[in-house]
Amino acid sequence: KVQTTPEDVYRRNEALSLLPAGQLPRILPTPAVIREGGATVVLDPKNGIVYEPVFRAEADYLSLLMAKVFGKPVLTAQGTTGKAAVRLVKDASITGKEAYKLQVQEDGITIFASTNAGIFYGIQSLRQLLPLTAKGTATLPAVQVEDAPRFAFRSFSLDVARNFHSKAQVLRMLDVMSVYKVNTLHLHMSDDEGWRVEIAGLPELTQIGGRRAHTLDEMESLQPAYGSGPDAGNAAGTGWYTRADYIEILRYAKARHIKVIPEVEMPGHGRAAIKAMEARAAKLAKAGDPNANAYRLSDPDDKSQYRSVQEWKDNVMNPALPSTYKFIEKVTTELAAMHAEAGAPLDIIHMGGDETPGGVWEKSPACQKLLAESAELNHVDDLWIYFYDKVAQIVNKQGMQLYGWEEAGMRRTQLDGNNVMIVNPVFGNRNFQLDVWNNVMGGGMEDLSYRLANGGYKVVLSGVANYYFDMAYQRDYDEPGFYWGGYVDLDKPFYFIPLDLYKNAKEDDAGNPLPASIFVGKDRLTAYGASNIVGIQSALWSETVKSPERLEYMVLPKLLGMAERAWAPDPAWTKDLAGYNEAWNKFANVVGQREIPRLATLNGG
Ligand code: TNX
Repeated sequence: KVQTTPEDVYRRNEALSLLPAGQLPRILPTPAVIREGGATVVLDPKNGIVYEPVFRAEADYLSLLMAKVFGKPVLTAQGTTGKAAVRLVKDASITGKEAYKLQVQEDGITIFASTNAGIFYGIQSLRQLLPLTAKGTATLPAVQVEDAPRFAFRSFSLDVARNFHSKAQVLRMLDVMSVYKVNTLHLHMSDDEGWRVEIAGLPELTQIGGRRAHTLDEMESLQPAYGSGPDAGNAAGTGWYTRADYIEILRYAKARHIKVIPEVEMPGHGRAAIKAMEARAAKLAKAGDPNANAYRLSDPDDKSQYRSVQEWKDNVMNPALPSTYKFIEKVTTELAAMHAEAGAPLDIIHMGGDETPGGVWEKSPACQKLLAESAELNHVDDLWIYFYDKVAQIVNKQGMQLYGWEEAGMRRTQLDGNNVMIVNPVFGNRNFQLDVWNNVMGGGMEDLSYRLANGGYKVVLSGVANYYFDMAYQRDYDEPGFYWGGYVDLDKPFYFIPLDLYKNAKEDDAGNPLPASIFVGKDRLTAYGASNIVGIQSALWSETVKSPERLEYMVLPKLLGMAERAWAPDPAWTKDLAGYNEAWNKFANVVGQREIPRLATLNGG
């Protein structure tokens, strides 16, 4: 294997050794506390599941899981006493929202929690103690588990915009996520290449925006963007979730204690929506409708010239048009309505913000007029704050927390074209949450997540170098994927050290200097900043992902490394390379020996 970065040399490729099955970690992600004494317990599914009434849904879920293992139905009964293979018990003394206790002992198997989510995670832990299939009864190790997650926010972000991914595939990913206690699905539902969810009253969004190339002319003239450009032959380029599909996804996720956060990309990466709304305006104008431009996102007279990272020149919404905000309000209202219908209230929404190119809005008459009339807005750069302030007001009014990419909390300065943090109490006071992706090693931004957290933003650690699953596994021409943020194999999400990157900034415990390129960031995390770091997110961007097989190849098993880091307690090995190697060896073994076989058989549940 080829070493890829200095960090690789430091961390990886200590020889792995095969562990005997009995030495594998029992539960993944690693629980906060697990005790075992070597005894075993026999589980007889004939004894059924006994549950307290509030845990009925979880009992049914467990019954289905056990039926798959034992090949026959497993009965459930309400109650607290009597014979049982597994008991689900309410325990108000367990206070964490996702916390649970699992006892596997001589007199029975019991899961205790005060919440449904806690019971659900106890079930997932129990599942890992069971064999994949068993005849008659199963023998489990006797264990005492007391568990709760390290981070409340454990997320997988899936780009269904660049290439569409079907509802069935999303449901399958929700099943995988639930095994590893990943509790958030961030759906990147719109981008330059596509708009992927039906919005009542704006049919053009899907009928025009949900197709890869929005017109035939465009197909011929547009530049492909890193493999994601117009491609008439690629079926994945066209597709969207109907209202009913989206509601079904939400319900399926809710049953698995997973929150779905929709993302509406703006103001950049907005081409599909912009083109759809231009087509709507043209159609309505032709029919003489005086409100033809009601939802328009672009200024028809804008002569600004720019190129986005992916080479688009017309993909940024205009912040000076009232119709832009009408569009945002309409879309968020319709999304909220679908969430309400699914019983999964929309209390946080992702409103994009990444990669808006320099040069935008400069020659838009609408923007120039706004700047001329406003006392506070002096420069086109100020429109960024103006825009996100209005977006915040729209979503906050609907009871939603605002969430975005890191750039949403920063702005491009006219001086040097760099992004600087907006120290703006307007956003901070509203609990603005940001995905911080820029930890590309050696780029000088490694401390960005800390700076933003210290500055009052809620921060989700989403570093490219560790958590972008569209990065190829290895430097090898046969490996698919990008590599602009390095190579992301299973070890990268595993060895990321949240909240600790700068603790040992100069040398390791043996006094060996660490490669300087890792530590070019300057700012350390304050205690206040640490309290603002809510969790970890992994992301699969889908420019290069055109099939379900490719999707699963890129995500699995990397997702397990992310789940481990987001749920497991702060690992002791962060100061000790030998400890790290042992932990990594165990992790690689359990993934390879037990979890990959599970994933291969996982099907509907
Ligand atoms: C960057 S980092 C993007 C996406 C691309 C991805 C490809 C960020 C928020 N945006 O638009 O799909 O790189 O790796």
